[in-house]
Amino acid sequence: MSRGAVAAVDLGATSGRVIIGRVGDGRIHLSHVARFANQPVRTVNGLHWDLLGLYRGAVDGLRGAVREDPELASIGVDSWAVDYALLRRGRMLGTPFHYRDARTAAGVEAVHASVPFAELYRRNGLQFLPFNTIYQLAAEHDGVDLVSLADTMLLVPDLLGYFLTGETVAERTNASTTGLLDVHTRQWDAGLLDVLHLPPGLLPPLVDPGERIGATLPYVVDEIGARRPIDVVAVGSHDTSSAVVAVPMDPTSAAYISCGTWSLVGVEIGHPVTTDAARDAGFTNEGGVDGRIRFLHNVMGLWLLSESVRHWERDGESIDIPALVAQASAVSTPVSVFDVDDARFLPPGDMPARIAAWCAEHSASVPRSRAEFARSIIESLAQAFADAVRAAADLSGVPVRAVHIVGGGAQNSLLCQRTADRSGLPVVAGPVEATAIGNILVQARAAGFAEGSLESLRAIVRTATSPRHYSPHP
Ligand code: LFR
Repeated sequence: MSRGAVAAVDLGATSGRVIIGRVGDGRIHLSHVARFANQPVRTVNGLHWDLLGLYRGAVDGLRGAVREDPELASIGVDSWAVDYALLRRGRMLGTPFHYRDARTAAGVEAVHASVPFAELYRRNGLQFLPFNTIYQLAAEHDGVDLVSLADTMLLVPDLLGYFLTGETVAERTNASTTGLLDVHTRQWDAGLLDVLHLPPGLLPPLVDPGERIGATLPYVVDEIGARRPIDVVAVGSHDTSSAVVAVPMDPTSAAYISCGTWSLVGVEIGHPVTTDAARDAGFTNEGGVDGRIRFLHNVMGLWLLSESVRHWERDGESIDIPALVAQASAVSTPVSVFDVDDARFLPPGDMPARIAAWCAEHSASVPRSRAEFARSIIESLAQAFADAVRAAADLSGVPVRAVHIVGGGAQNSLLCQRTADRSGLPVVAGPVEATAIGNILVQARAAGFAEGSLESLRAIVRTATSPRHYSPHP
């Protein structure tokens, strides 16, 4: 097996990064080349992503990556799920929306009027979230029927792949979050497109993680300062699917929490579970790398904390989140545990006021200080994690004996400890960079720098990282 370098472009809800991964001999080494802000833009029409700005950040970052390692074997792009651009003859129509934009309620009603949710779940296996692509497409019309003007829809990582290569594809793990992929056959559900009056050609051909999408176009080669075209390879382009690749777990006896803006809590299984119980518990069957199923529940995540901090910082004050979490650890009075999945917490806004309102409505004590708010958020997340782990085990039959936390949340030791305490299970925290590592390992395997199943890739993660262990306290 040879050694070599690949570049991961990882777009998150608050920032994008370009990271070089050097892989070989069962080892991986990361080099962080660039980080750029992801700043959503609210206009008179709603909340949007600045996708061109993100593409600019990616290209600048790739130029840095090529400078650092001119022999890069490939590039892979991942991002959050569900959001998309509509194109006609290769041109982007309109300004793509942010999944936190409020316009989708009408879309939910329209879709469920044609296909009741119970039937939809049997077909696509997806947890109901009002922003799933299927609902956004039904709501998109908004006065102008862009969907019927479009001849192609590209999810965010596929859009960047298109800008880099000129090729239009739909990477399958991210496609599984649209609601338009048949969870059993893993093909686009043509019947669903038909019932929803979506143009039959809207969805591009599916590709799997590890497949080559194409080579960088000449203008891109030029912009990134490469000596030759570089291959763009499909990875688990849904960030959560890349993160799950890098969970150093034994999937037959462990659950994972990919903990960042969102927290995705579940198990990895071989076949979808689309029972009524799974549907009622809000469990999703998203496509994983190598055809696995990510059977998980979306928990609102650290967004609750970051959006609270954003509110407190509105007058220019700067708040250090680790220091706030340290103050939260020192809170000794009991705090309220609220329902983090309440829909009121989804849109941007005054999160502390919403938490206070929830507590008041439920006759629970309202936090009195920032430290108490932070503690209440962390306790509520830990409880939601414990509940989701238990439900994942019950619904899937996986006997869960440990919980792995990866992503930014793995650095939050209060959250990790309280998850252990509230679940009664040992927690293994790390790697923090799971998404980038998963992106890199899938590319590295395609290039021949690594080989074997996900278990072999996870063995590399185990050698390369040193997770922290938390034992449950009564
Ligand atoms: C996490 C994530 C979740 C998805 C949410 C919205 O970054 O990709 O998996 O539900 O963002 O796309």
